[in-house]
Amino acid sequence: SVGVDNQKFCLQEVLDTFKLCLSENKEVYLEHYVAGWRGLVKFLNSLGSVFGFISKDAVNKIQILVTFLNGENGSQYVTVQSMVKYELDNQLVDLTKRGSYPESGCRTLLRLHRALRWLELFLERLRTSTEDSKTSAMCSESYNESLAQHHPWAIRKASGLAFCMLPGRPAFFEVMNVGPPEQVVAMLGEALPLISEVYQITEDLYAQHNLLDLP
Ligand code: 1PX
Repeated sequence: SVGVDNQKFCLQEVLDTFKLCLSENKEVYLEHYVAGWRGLVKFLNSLGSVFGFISKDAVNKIQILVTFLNGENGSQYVTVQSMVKYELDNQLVDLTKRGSYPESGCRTLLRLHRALRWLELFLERLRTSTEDSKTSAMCSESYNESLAQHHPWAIRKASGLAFCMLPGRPAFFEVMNVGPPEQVVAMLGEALPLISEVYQITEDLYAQHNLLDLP
């Protein structure tokens, strides 16, 4: 059968799903947010098994959110805004220390949200990189400026080792399957403002409700 899974991976399609994330009144649809992450994980898996520990954690978090979306209160999880309101109104979030709700939608999404900041920084570096730029350096710089601040030493160490296994820029662009480098740069230039907007809206929402440090 000819399903989407049989088609060659194309990063453009993945980044396009982030376009679908924003509703008219600038709410973030959880379904598309999660779909965007699914696509990114697929891309990560195609880079090799050394990234398995990273994609495993991402898949786990995606699955937690999908379970809420498909659960009996799924209608409360349509947007990130409605999720936050629902979980806070019903005291379904551990706010200061891990307790009865270690896997709330709010804390789970926060982990992906922080990773989205990494993605934003990394894609911006890729976009402005030159032929001899090192993907591993761009990746670890982006990581150190974002996610690393939330990770313990062992995870930072393991991540650093994994980054060293990233293919060089030409091979990396090849796997993205977007076309020649100029086209990759153009595609990133279009995708980045959307990713930034989704990030910023979520960041403001979480800041407003004091949720940026959820355990
Ligand atoms: C063109 C570029 C596309 C690249 C796509 C790559 C997609 C990467 C997906 C990464 C998702 C990572 C989610 C991590 C969430 C997290 O921070 N989890 C930690 C905290 O969770 P907890 O439940 O314990 O509070 C958790 O401890 C993490 C464990 C695994 C290590 C995470 C390392 C993240 C590195 C992100 C950079 C990915 C490098 C990809 C290279 C292209």
